[in-house]
Amino acid sequence: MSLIASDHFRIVVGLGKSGMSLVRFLANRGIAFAVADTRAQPPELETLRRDYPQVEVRCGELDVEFLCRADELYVSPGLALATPALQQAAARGVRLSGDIELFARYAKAPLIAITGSNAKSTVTTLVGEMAAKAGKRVAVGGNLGTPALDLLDDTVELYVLELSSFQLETTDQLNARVATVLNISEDHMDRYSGLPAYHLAKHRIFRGAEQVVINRNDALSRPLPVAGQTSWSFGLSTPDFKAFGLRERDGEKYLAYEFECLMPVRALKVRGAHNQSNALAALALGHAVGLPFAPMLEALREFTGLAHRCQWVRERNGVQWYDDSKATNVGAALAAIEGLGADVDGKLVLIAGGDGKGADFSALRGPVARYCRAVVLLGRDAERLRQALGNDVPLIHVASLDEAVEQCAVRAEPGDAVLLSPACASLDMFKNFEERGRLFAHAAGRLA
Ligand code: UMA
Ligand code: ADP
Repeated sequence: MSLIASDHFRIVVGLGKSGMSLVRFLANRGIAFAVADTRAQPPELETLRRDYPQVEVRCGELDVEFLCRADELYVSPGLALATPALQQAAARGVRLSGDIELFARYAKAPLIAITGSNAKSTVTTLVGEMAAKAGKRVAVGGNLGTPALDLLDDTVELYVLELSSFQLETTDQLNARVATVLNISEDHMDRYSGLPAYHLAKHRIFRGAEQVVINRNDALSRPLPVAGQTSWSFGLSTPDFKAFGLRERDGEKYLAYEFECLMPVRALKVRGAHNQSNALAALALGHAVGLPFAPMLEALREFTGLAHRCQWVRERNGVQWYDDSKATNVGAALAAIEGLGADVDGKLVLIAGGDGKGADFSALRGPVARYCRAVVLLGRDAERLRQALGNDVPLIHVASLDEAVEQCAVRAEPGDAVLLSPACASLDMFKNFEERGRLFAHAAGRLA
């Protein structure tokens, strides 16, 4: 086929959004490749057949002999590297790589690289908006939104990438101008042998980084020190050198850099201590690449938060309703329960449950007992949640989200908040977390 223009042959494994971005990248550069996907009908098959009819595609069970025709495989983040066919190919000398590794080899502008168990999308978006306000030609994407390779453009002045542990597993040298692991708590335990393996994958983000940003409140966010690497920190405590944090002046709490108060916390439109931490992380990352404070603070003042992250939905009979459908792990739900719980006059009526991805739910018990009036449970792991939560507060088992909303309407009292913060992925009952959030808001909106 006409695409063969080098001695090397590559195979793109997985034909979803990132696989399709690889196809475009390789085809545009005249690099020879084929495609494989374990699914009979991968999502981008039609697009591939239409736009690149000459490319060979193998659907269904992975064939090791076929994979071994390549010297390098670009594996989708959706496929575990432990997949036997991939491991067999690797044992025969085929290199396993991914779209982010390729991005790092080709990107010419500095990169801000962001990972963590939670807050990735929020901080990535914030940093992108700060850079745009500072007049930079900035490209934002990765695990969030546009696949990284689709962002490559020689006119871009700054890249901001949200990266998942799955993407980092196939990335050898990222060489970021600044990299951060915002926080680490259990997630994706169905893909990792335990927290140490997940932590190791996340920390690959620091490979070749010029500067790092660490979270002072989370020891697991710290990389091993590397000579010549600059380190900045953020956290809710009082900052000193090379640090962002909170300071109090005349009884007012401020976002601060070293000894300087930058902006009162109350000027933020997003609520909760976790969002103050996110604002400080974004400031640290922006400062590390030389963005001035004035436009960064302007972006912070305007930021109203992303959809489905503790998003206000409505008020009804003195009860506020919040959609935190993006809380797909325990750490995220804890931040919402503690953040919102401390903020409301009354109590929370929580909706939780779904696909727990093998997580341990026991950390929820204390905060639920402290802040919740009742918990409505649904989805595949409702029973496991019920066992973890014990009998400190009423637990109501329901079969649908509509029923959950009806139960919340009955249980909540004036001054309370209803919070959808499931601590679980949505895929057992919904297409994705966005659909879960939309249906929740819709059902809440229908209540008289
Ligand atoms: N799959 C197969 N066989 C294959 C390939 C994939 O069965 O051969 C299945 C797997 O169950 C997999 C799913 O299909 O989980 C999706 O894989 P895909 O290759 O179709 O995925 P993409 O469309 O390329 O999306 C991926 C990221 N998906 C995952 O990491 C699961 C997207 O992150 C990312 O936005 C996109 O690349 C562009 O970079 C999504 C995500 O859920 C939002 N990420 C996880 C998270 O945020 O928690 C990590
Ligand atoms: P990610 O992209 O890492 O999933 P998001 O910004 O989409 O992060 O937020 C995911 C979930 O985490 C939301 O439910 C949100 O309320 C919660 N969250 C946001 N910031 C934090 C934080 N600093 N610590 C813990 N949870 C957080």
